[in-house]
Amino acid sequence: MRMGITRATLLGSAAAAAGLAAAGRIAGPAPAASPPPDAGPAAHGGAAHHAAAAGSVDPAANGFDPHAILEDFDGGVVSRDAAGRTVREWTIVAQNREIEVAPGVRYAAWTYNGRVPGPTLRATAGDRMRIRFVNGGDHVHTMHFHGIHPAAMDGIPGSGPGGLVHPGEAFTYEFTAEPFGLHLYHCHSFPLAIHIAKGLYGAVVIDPPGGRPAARELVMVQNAFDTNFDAANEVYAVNTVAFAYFERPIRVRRGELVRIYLVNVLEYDPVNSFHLHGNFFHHFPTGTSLTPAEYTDTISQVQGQRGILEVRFPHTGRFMFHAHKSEFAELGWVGLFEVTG
Ligand SMILES: [Cu+2]
Repeated sequence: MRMGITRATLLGSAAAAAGLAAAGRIAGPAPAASPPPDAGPAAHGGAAHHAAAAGSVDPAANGFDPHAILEDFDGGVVSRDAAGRTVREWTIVAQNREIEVAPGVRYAAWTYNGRVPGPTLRATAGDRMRIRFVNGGDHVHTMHFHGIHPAAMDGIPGSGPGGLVHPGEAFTYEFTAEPFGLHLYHCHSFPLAIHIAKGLYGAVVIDPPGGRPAARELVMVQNAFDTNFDAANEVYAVNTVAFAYFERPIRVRRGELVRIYLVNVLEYDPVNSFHLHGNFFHHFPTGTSLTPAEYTDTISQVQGQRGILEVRFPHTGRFMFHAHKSEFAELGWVGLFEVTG
């Protein structure tokens, strides 16, 4: 634990640095080559400071790439049971792993399968989902799924063997995929805030029978990291790495349907948000209806809330998306769509 560095000191200088960096990049092609003059010693270790200094996170060293996570849907190993129903099986291993969440900022994460967020599990409503969970970590962990399932499969302390999976032990969660929509899973060991904040979460996509219209599909899990253990976050992102989609924009085609599976797992802050520039999207809260509830450019989500966003870009060019909470955006939760013709 690094004593003496408070969130306020990091925030003050890091946010200023990020603001300068962002402004510089939008206005011109060259990122700042050296720290801004107001980035004092307290900024060292701050995500935004390092981003401003033009470092970047190496996906190979981390073992996962935020750009790959965007489109990495895991349908599991597929078979059929005696009744002809589709069965999907996964193995998920909890592992301790140090990851880099912003250039130069390392975080001792707890992960599912070595990545944060964990694998995006995908099934069709009515499929049987069988998830073998192995605890390869050094604390008691679980997998708690949002969805409809028996109490013994709920993955919370008191739910039986699946609610208290000790290091070196395993448990298989099994249930029917329902309802269709966008859901999530996370560890439900106590203290809950720490087990979530350390990185044990992921998205679950349950497709409606017949699926949704063909689209370019992207998973975005809004998260953050408390890098100095003060029960507040210093680094914010979607899919873990601050500024990842700002430094390397997400390329989409003009006119194509883009579907964003947006999940908020943010710990320590009460609310998160998503704002898109230069466009509006249809919002399907929790994805449980095929009729959009809203046509807007900004939505908010509390922890555990999620929604599907569908959008087409009529114009080419770069369009920003970010938390409409400026503090989060300046500390990493900002990206760009690069729309090509
Ligand atoms: Cu845990």
